[in-house]
Amino acid sequence: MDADLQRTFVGDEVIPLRVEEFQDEAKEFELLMMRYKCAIREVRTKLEVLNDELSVVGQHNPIEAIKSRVKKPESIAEKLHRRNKPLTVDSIETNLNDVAGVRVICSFIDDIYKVAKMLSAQDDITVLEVKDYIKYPKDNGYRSYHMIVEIPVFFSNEKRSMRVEIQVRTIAMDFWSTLEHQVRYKKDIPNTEFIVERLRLCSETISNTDREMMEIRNYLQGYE
Ligand code: 0O2
Repeated sequence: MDADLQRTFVGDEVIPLRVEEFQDEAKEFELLMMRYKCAIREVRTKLEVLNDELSVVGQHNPIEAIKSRVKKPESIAEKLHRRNKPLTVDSIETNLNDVAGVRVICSFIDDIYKVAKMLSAQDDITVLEVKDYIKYPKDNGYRSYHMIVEIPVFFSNEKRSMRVEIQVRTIAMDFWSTLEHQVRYKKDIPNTEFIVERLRLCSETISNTDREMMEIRNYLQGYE
């Protein structure tokens, strides 16, 4: 590293830029993100194993798709700022539950509870929090089953408990929340209230359809 890059000049004063400090913090951040990615991989494997087993034993795959992401640095910074928490690597680990996020998309509502129950019952998983926005939808119509879990991840010389947010929802709920997410983050949309109300109505339609589809499937199963 060029030594000149490690200094900044204000008038005659030479102020150390603390590049080393910045580099250390950047390395710690990179390490933490790597750990979250590994935790996601562990959770994904567990879900894939359950899905494979249930497709043989129960004759259908309860999981249609699994999506995952590590929260973007700007979203991490925004959430910490909103919560009045310091923007440090320690603070990310202490204050945020959703840096590692896994989304599980199921065909039917009962599959959501089945998958959540089986995952929670695994003895290396600790469920820290559950928010059932299916039983208790948000006012805007958001429906999804959320779990914050802690999972051990084994590294070269240590075992670390990592937190992962798992959102489980139907295909229709996922479709809805993707569109609603756009409305939330788009600024200056005309007639926002009208759009919000239409989305709320769509959420009810989707919920009724999800229930209806489950009943039809149950009916068909009676004739297998
Ligand atoms: P993003 O951009 O998806 O990451 P916590 O995360 O538990 O510390 P919070 O935010 O109150 O605190 O938890 P909650 O209510 O469980 O929501 C977490 C995530 O669920 C959100 O993350 C969204 O992904 C999703 N979510 C919650 N409410 C809504 C909603 O009304 N509409 C949509 N589309 N998604 C929702 P982020 O960090 O807010 O956003």
